[in-house]
Amino acid sequence: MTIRKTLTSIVLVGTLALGAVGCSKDHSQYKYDGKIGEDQVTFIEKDYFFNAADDNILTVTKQDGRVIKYVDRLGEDLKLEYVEITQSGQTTKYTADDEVGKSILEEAQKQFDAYIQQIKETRTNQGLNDLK
Ligand SMILES: [Ca+2]
Repeated sequence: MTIRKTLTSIVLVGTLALGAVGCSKDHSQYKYDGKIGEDQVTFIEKDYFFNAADDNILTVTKQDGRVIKYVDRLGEDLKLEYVEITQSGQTTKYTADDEVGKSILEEAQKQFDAYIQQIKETRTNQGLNDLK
């Protein structure tokens, strides 16, 4: 009984450790430069040589020419700090600091989550296809 309990604990600790690795700050699984539906999408991790933290930047170019930049600037937690929308040469930046920006960032976060999910699926399918 005691042994079984210990074993369970070991397995549990192992799982937690693995979980922690999974949550590490490597988001390379999302690196992408290609199409998602009609949109041209790139995801990059911007490295700073003297800084341990990277930015995660998702850029989406819409068919009508709009460019939307989703930026995870802090924490590398895939939670957006701001979003930039460029339209007819004008760039507007929205942060969570004001009421307007807050609502826009909330919506942008949903889109961002959907995009990175699609990137992961697309890349997985591509790899599986290449294996055939
Ligand atoms: Ca963030």
